[in-house]
Amino acid sequence: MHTLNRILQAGKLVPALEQALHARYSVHRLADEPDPAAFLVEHGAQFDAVVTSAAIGLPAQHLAALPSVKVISSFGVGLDKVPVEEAKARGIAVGYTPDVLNDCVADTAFALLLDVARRTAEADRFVRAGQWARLGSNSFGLGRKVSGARMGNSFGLGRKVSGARMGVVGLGRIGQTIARRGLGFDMEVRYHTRRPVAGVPWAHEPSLTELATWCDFLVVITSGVPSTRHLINEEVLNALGPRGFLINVARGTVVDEAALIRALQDGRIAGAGLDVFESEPQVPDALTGMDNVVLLPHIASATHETRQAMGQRVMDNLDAFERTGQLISAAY
Ligand code: A2R
Repeated sequence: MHTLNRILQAGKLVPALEQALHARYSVHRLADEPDPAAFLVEHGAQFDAVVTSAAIGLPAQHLAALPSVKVISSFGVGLDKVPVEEAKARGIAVGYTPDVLNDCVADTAFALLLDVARRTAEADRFVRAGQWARLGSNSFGLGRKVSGARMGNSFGLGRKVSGARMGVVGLGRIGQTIARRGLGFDMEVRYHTRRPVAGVPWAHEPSLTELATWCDFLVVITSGVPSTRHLINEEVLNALGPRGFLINVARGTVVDEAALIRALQDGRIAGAGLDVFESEPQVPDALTGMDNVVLLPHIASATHETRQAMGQRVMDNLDAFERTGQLISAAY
């Protein structure tokens, strides 16, 4: 038995989780403190668990001020803001919420892919602006150059998704779910990881540049760790080429955003669908001004059903730790 007497809540949580947590445990919200660091110096020793999220994480210096913590339970699959190595060194268990969000992140990857190729958000803006009504119905779909430039007032054409080639960068839990979605669209799928994945039907491409050259859609879903920083760089974008689209549902750090903006401005790639950004929630003006990009505010897992399941896993991890000393989903 590892009774958890006092829990530190590192930041804002979804309301259902916050409610369940406070109903079950004695919880203190760090965000209510005007000076969190000073609070931890004085009171840090009373907490034996931390609940946080992938978005908020936990600064390593905060963990250092929590000498009695035995477990961290984080909401989300990304661990880039959670001090896993420091926790491991101290024998602190780290729980997170993988798997339960695979479907929704994969769905979002396809929402972005379909949107940027078929130009649905752009077409919606076109209708709302009254441009379709001003044209009359005859000219819809006529007169657009393949490059995407509008001719006259017609809305023009998109790119076909069904049967296209999809390159998946990262074939973990979510990457495999995305690759399976490709089957439903009769897509040809290949993937790039550092090590080939056993037992999957898709071809492994050891060279990321080769994968980018081959595919129409390059979908990025690696973890956001130091080794994946700027994995998608100028060379990869050039290989993707003027008919290739980039989709990023991993972390903003995985794509060299400045290189991406230059590639889009020069027409060296066809477009991009992005759920994550290097300095989110800041999105560069250069991107918001472009019609061939689709921009989402990091909502890949944000459905009622999935957020509920993620909250439940946070609670289940704490519960399992109390009863058995083990987590259902352990980060290491
Ligand atoms: O390279 P491998 O064999 O470790 O494959 C992992 C791949 N990956 C990389 N691929 C290419 N170059 C790299 N430098 C590299 N580093 C990691 O990312 C593996 O196939 C994949 C990660 O899969 P999972 O750990 O199962 O993560 P999951 O649940 O699919 O989530 C991926 C990410 C999260 O970390 C969040 O940042 C985001 O999705 O929501």
